[in-house]
Amino acid sequence: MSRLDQADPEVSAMIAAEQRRQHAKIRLIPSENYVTQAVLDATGSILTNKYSEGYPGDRYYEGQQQIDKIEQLAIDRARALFGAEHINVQPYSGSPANQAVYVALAQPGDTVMGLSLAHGGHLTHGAGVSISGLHYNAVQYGVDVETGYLDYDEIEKLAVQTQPKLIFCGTTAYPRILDFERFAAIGKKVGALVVADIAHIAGLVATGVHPSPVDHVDVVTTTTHKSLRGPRGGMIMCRKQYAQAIDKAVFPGLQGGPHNHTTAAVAVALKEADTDEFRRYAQAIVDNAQILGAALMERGFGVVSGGTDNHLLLIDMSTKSVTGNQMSKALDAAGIVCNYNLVPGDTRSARRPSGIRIGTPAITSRGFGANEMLKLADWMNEVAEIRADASIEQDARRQAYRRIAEQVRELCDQFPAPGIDAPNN
Ligand code: DSN
Repeated sequence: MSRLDQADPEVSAMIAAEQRRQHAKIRLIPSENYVTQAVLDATGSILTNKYSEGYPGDRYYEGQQQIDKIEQLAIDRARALFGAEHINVQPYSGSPANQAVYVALAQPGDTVMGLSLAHGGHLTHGAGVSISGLHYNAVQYGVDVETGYLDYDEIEKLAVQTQPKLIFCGTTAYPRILDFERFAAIGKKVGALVVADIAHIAGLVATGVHPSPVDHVDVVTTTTHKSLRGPRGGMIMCRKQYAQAIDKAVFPGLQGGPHNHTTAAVAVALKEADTDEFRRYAQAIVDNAQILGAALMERGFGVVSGGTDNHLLLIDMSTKSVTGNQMSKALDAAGIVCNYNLVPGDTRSARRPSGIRIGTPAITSRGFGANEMLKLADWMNEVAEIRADASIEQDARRQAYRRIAEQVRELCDQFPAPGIDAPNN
C-alpha cells in the first residue's frame, strides 16, 4: 500500500482510476502526452516546499543554494535546445506566459493581432472572452476557409490596415507548417513585435521537425507539457533587448514564487528532448499523424487542409453525417479520446461544432506506429458509422462501442505508456 493510499484512500483511488484510464484508452487530444517516470519524480519532489521569488543569484528569500542551480540548469538546457538569447522558465503555464508578454510589451488598449480561436488560435491571442481580448484592441485573422491554410497576404493586409503593436503567431488547431519568416517580415513592415506561441509544436521545433521561430521573431512562448513532453509549465524565450521587461512582467508583474518542482521537471524534460531518441520520437509523431490523416481521408473523413505537416488533424465530421460532439462522445465510449472542435468556416456553435481535433504525441509516446494508425482509422470509421445510423437502438450502439473499447484496451496492453505501470485489472 502506498503512502498516499494510507493517508488519503479517496484521492489515491481517483488517481489510480485515472491511471487505468490513461493506460486503457487511445488518447488523441493533441495537447496531451505521457511524461516519463523521471519527469514525474521531479514533479512530485520536495522542491514543492520552497519559495524563491526572484531569479537565480538575485532572490528575496534565503536558502536558494539548490534552487538557483536547478533554475539555471533548466535555462541552460533550454538555450542549448532552442538557441534563444534569453529564457525565462518561471511562467506557470502557457496562458501566464502570453499574459506576461502583453504586460511587458504592450499597454492596455493597444492593438494586438492573433489567429482567431474559431480558426485554430488560442484564447490568449485576443479572443473576446479572455483578458487579451478584453483589455487590448484585439484584431483577429483567420485561415482561408476553402483551403484551411493561413493566407499570409491577407494577414499582411490586415496588419497594414490595423497597425498592431504585437502580432501573435501560433496555433492550437492548425495542421500546417507556420511560416515564421513571413510573420517576421509582416511585423517588420508594420513596426509590430512578433510573438510565436509554439506551445503545441515545441517538441517538433526543439528537434528540427518544424522550423524554429527563434531567429526570426522577437519573443517565443511555449508550454512545456505538450509535444515537448515535460511537466505542466511555461517558458518565454526572447531577444536580449526584451529580457528585462519580460522578466519583470513574469515576476513581480504577474507571479510570485516560481514552482520549483516544475522547474526541475522542465530541466529533466529538456535533457530528454536533447537526445536522438527524442528526435526520432518527434519525427514519428508527424509520420503517424500523416498516416492517420491519409487513412481517414480514404475512409471518407473530411480532413481539413487535406492532411497535416505536424502532430494534429482537424476533421470536419459533416461528411460522416455526425457532429463533432456526437463523434467525440461516441469515440470516448469506444475507448478513443479526442475533443470536439470548430472547423474553419463552421456554421455550428463552439459548444456544438462540426469537427473533432486529434493528435499523435501521446500515442507515439507509447510506441504506436503505422499499423496502429490503420487500426485506429478503422475503429474511428466504425464508430462514425454506428453513430450516424439512426436505425441502431441506443443499447445496441452502446454495446458496439463497448466491443471496440475492449479491442482498444487489448491493443493498449501491448504498448505500455511512459510513467504508467500497466494495471493488473
Ligand atoms: N488547452 C490547450 C489545447 O488543448 O490546445 C491549449 O492551451
